Amino acid sequence: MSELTEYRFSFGPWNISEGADPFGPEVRSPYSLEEKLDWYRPLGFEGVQFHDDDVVEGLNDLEHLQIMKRAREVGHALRDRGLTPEFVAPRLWFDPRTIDGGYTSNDAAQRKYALDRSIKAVDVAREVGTPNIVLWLAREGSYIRESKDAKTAYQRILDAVNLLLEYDEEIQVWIEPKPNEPMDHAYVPTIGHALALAYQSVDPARVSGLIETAHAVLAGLDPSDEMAFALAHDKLASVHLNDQNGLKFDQDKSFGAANLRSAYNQVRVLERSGYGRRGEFIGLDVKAMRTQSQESSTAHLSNSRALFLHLLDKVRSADQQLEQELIAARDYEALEAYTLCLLLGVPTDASSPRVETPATAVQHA
Ligand code: GLO
Ligand code: MG
Repeated sequence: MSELTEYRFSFGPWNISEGADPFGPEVRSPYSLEEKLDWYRPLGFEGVQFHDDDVVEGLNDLEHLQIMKRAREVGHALRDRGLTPEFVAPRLWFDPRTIDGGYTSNDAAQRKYALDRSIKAVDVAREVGTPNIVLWLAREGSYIRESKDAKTAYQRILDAVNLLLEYDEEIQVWIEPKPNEPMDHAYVPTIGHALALAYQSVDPARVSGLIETAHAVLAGLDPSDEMAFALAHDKLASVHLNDQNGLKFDQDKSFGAANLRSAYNQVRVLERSGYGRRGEFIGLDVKAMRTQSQESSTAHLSNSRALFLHLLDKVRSADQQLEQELIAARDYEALEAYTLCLLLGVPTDASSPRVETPATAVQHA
């Protein structure tokens, strides 16, 4: 095995989208799942992330055997193309029975629907060929605090995780925290909350986290520190790299598009901690701009992947000994100047890094 990690990349079919937003309809025509799968290898991707109904469309209206048949077909379609299913996530936010939440709905019949649907997602995952279940807890939260008992809600989420772990002893549950949207406040807003749940579950070794850049930013936290926290617990199962321009709706911008230095630090923490050496994917959860044409509606994926690889070159070429010397001397101005010059690709004096004035600058007398 080579010394350097060879990163594998993944995304979900929803990342090739038609451009609808809350204020306007689709602006591009849809591709079928099989057409989307054809894009993966040419774009440099090997892993496919799924919602249960990305695998089996309309699964609520199908019998078990029909669901399994379609899941098997998709498994074959993946293998034919040399692709790996990374995970399956139950989509618990679209059905009318999840209007008030899934596991935390105030209505017992609707909570049961959410659990049954999650079990179906496990069956789909196993049939398509992955033991990994992602829980993005979209509507597990509240619009107003008085509407739900938050303590009971946490218990219900834990009960749901335990039910899945007990239903199939080989699955892994990866919790993807997000602080808001669609809810005003979500019950599992950060990786700290997700890992607390993991440790409380019936099998902590099988519960870990998936961190999305934009979600950490929306929580007012630093994505690379969030990743480091999960890595310190050996519980970073996957990532959703993207970007986010401040506190607004979840933008899912291309990786590095809003904050290149933050993107560098995410790559740095992943690379330096050995993430990916056990086959963990670099997942991208990025959205094409609504203004993109049909023909260029996958550019955000190849751009994000390429940007990761450029930043990886930067991380690998950074002078770690110099970094250590500057840390020992507590000269963080020099460390910052070194980092900025590295990112800009401009030379700096290694004995005393500083940002030099460009030769082209107008010199005032
Ligand atoms: C939304 C989430 C969403 C999940 C996906 C997989 O904000 O990022 O895209 O990643 O549903 O569970
Ligand atoms: Mg995501």
